[in-house]
Amino acid sequence: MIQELFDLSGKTALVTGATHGLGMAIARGLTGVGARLVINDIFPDKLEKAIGEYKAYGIDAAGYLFDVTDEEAAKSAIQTIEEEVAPIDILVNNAGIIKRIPFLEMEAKDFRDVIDVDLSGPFIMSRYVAEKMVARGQGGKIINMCSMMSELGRNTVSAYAAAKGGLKMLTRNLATELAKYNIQANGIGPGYFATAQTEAIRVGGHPFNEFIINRTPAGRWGQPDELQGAAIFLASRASDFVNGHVLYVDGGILATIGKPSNED
Ligand code: GCO
Repeated sequence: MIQELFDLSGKTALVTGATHGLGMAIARGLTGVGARLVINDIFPDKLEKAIGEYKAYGIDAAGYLFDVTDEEAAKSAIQTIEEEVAPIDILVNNAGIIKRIPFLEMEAKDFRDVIDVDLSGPFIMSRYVAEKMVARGQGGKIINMCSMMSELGRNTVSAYAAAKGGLKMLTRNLATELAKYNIQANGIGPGYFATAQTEAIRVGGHPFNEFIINRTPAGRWGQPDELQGAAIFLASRASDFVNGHVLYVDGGILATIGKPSNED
């Protein structure tokens, strides 16, 4: 059956930072087509709360406490996960932070913090998960959560844009070096989605809300579950010949220069 192309039964997915927002939506999508779920966080309370929320969805998620920027901790956690749960077939590098600070006010520490979580973290996780995928010889999937900021700049998000631009190129390099092991590395580039991460620039009459609605051909913010199809595609056999691609789920923003406010 053609649907089997998208079936993840028997596969184990590690979705980093999937205790809320887009990561949780993606994780629910992958489990919805049969994947076993592993998540991580650095905060025990957030991890415990998320495990409970997944259970309410009927999902038995395994949770691990570790920091994706801590190479030794990440390497050890990956080993433990593969011993206690199962080999990781699908890695979604979702854990990330953003700091919205005007460039001329940003300190190097702020910049380094964002690069560390949003770019070095995916490097570290991909490095040690891919090593085991290669050793098993059964291929695998790596999905990096890129961003509109992988392509475009915006006021106050210089560190985040640098990290997400770098993550796009890391994705292409992972594809280059891992494709021969039947490991496909790709990215998902969300447009603007209605999540806690964007609440500060979306609600309470913030002018950015109207800007995004006008700038997005679909004329609205995305809803987290609208990323599930892209994640299932890139995590499944359906994308076995897709390498180094960033799939933008953005309501059309990247397709257009935008339109004057007096045009429909
Ligand atoms: C911002 C937003 C964006 C989105 C997303 C877009 O401040 O511009 O937070 O970064 O969250 O990353 O793809």
